[in-house]
Amino acid sequence: MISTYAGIVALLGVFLIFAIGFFVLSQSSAQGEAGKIKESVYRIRRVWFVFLVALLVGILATTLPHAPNLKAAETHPQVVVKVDGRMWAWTFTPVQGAQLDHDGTLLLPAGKTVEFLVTASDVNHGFGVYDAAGTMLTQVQAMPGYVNRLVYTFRQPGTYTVLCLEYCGVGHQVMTSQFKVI
Ligand SMILES: [Cu+2]
Repeated sequence: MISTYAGIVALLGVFLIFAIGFFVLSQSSAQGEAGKIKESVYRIRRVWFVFLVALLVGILATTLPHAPNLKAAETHPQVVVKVDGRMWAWTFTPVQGAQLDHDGTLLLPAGKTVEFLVTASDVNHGFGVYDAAGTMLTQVQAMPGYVNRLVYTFRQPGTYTVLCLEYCGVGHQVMTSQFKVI
């Protein structure tokens, strides 16, 4: 009887060892599969990374030279006007190529490159220029102690409106002005 039991236990033991061996083998081959998948995913990720970096560099190289501020820096203006914002009005002082008419309205020539030298005397304001249809054409911040250059060429003669674009106190909404392009 004992030898029969020993035989059964031995058989079970051998079976168990085979079963464990088979299990370990199948697990390790599954891990190998996962490793291969992981590797291919990493490869795709690397390719995408290189592609996206190249795309980003390409887009920056193409669009940066057209950035308005960089273009303004290399523009030689034909007309220069100082702009001062204070609560709650705009003051224009022609420096070159512009003039004030008899009632003090700023007159700018059409088709010439105008440079506004924009600053503020009290708090921050926003210098926004609109055409007769109410479309914003260009804008820059007016800051105390700092002069912002804003370069724009007005093609169409007409009356243009300046609105303050930054809340600057109780009179903010009446801080408007107009100039003419002739
Ligand atoms: Cu303002």
